Amino acid sequence: MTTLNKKNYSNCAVIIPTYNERKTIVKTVRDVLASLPGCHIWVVDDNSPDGTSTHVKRFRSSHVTLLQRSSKNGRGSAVWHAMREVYKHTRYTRIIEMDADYSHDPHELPALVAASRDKTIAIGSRYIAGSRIEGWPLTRKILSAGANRLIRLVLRLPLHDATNGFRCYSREAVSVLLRRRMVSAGFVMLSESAYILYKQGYMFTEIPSHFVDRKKGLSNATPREFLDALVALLHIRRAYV
Ligand SMILES: Nc1nc2c(ncn2[C@@H]2O[C@H](COP(=O)(O)OP(=O)(O)OP(=O)(O)O)[C@@H](O)[C@H]2O)c(=O)[nH]1
Ligand SMILES: [Mg+2]
Repeated sequence: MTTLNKKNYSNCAVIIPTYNERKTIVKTVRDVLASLPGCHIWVVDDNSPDGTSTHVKRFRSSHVTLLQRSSKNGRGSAVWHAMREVYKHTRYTRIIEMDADYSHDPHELPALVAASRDKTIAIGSRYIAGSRIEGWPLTRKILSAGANRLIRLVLRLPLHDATNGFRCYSREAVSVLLRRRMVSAGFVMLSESAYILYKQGYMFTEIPSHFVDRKKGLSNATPREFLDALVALLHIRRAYV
């Protein structure tokens, strides 16, 4: 028997960056609204050529806002842009980021929010007991697990998954991030934001997540990004001593 989630999540803003996600954005938005009743979704789209924004506009819900940028400028910058907008609204005490390709299951959101605290960032993790990665080829698994080990080593972050963008921050944690100018780009920006918060005394709690490789739409990840990430790690370590 499924129990209905009666809790009200009007204190939660959910940021969803999109680039060419017309095939999954509608289901993602619907399921987020159902999983976190009362929350507000902020989709930030970089003028996706596939018309993602048109699908978002169709919602006509007072709980969905579309932020449109004129050109593709990366996931990290899109989330940062949305955080700045969301932060203007003081009712949000919890600010969540997640992907639009359904790799992050909206049904895990209540657990993510429940695990977060003012000084603790909750992270949906692919690398702890109870987690699962579905659909990735072995090479991608090795690259991602290897990158995370390296990040742990170089940045000494107490985190198993520093590259998954499925997170719940407190309002004050977001204010810390908004005061910074990131030195990295690409998926490693997620490690940089974790590092900034760690250096400021924030903690992390990881909850097991069932990560599913995108089934629809095209990947925005490139092999070049992995190489750039290695160099970026050294910059990050130097930038925040
Ligand atoms: N606004 C915006 N969103 C982006 C951009 N690049 C990626 N995204 C979104 O960020 C999220 C993560 O991007 P993905 O392409 O899924 O990257 P990934 O998860 O590393 O790789 P795949 O799942 O294999 O594609 C998705 O919701 C994308 O639509 C961008 O330049 N601008
Ligand atoms: Mg993805």
